[in-house]
Amino acid sequence: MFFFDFRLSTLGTYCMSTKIYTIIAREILDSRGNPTIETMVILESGYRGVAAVPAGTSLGKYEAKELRDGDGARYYGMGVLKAVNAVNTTIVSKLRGMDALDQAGIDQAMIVLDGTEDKSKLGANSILSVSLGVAASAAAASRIPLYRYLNTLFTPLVPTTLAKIPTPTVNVINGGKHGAGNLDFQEFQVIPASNRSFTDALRLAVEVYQKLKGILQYRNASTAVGYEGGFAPNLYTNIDAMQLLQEAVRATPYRFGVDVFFGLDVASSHFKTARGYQIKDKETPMSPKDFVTYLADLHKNYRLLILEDALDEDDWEGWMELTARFGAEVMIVGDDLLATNPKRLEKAIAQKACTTILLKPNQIGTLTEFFRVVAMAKKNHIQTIVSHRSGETNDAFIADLGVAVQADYVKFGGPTRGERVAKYNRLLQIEAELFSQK
Ligand code: 2PG
Ligand code: MG
Repeated sequence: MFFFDFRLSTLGTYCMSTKIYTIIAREILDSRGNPTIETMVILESGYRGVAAVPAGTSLGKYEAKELRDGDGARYYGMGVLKAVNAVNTTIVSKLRGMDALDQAGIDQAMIVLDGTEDKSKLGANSILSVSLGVAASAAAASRIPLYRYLNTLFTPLVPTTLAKIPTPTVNVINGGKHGAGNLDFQEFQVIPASNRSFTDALRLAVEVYQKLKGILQYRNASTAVGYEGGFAPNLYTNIDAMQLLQEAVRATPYRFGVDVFFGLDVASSHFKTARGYQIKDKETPMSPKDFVTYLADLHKNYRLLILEDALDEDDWEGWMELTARFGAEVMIVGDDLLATNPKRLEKAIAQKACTTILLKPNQIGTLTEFFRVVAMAKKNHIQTIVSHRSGETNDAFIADLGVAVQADYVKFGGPTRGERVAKYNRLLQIEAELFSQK
């Protein structure tokens, strides 16, 4: 969101400078009712950019750290006034007068200012809000759409033309920490074939979603939605959910395995205990080997296109085995495993531990570092999925970002809840802008 505000002409003589005049952060709410940070970057010319950062629920161990107040008297400790204060004092003092077009320089200045490996001093949330806000203000001042501006930042790393809109992976059933608490797996996804336009792909996924709703209603299952806008039904086993998905596709004209595929974010670190992988479908916990066999059966029956975080984020051996066995036919996606972190991606490439990376800006904390990780992935033939978080706002920056780096896929949740739909609608807009016949 950005515009030129004529009231700011009181700043002094009108100029086109892209130097940072000021930065103002505020505490707002995310889609889970938790505080998050929104930051406005105002340039000397009066152009401005606003960005709000998301937050995860199923956090990976290796993510950059967000700064929360921990003050039990406010929002039960979830407030972000410390992060807001870091922007409004320490960060703005350092960045005032810097050129918003110098994204790498600004991000580097914040990295140095923070001085920690995981951004825990100033907070990845405060740093990222400024990083994104700077880019939004620079796009506004350049008077080009955000996705095009971001593409100019990324293209020196990997030459990238704006040739397509990424294919959506649509999360139609929410389980794990995002759902009603009874399904172990976190996301059950519907994935349209990637030869469709984005507009058609979204329609397909939504039509499957609506059929699924009817099937859940018919079975007297709940059609309330979870954190990410997919249904959070009171089903018992993960297999029940897979079967209903299959039924939903059969009720549409779309062909399973041709027009539409399934994916899972297993988010397995969250049900792995010291005794093994414990899911409701089985009475006893499974060893990593048994769990891989269980997933192999699942793939045999439901032909998975995407398998995200199937194993624990520290189980490198297991990941290598999974990739060796299924990497040719299933996208083996590292989310918590990689945490959008260049060192972890480097290790995964060397060990052939996955085939695909889930990319979340707030796992690493600045736009520049994010672009470098995407570039490393692309140069090493690792497929890319640009992803939201479960705690989101209506900010659609991530949609422009997915297009700018030409990700293979985007992961923006289900097709309901305003904060999810905002991203899908932005992609519809961009597709029309880039590709509609005039
Ligand atoms: C995930 C994400 C986004 P969270 O695990 O992939 O769907 O969840 O934001 O809760 O970490
Ligand atoms: Mg995940």
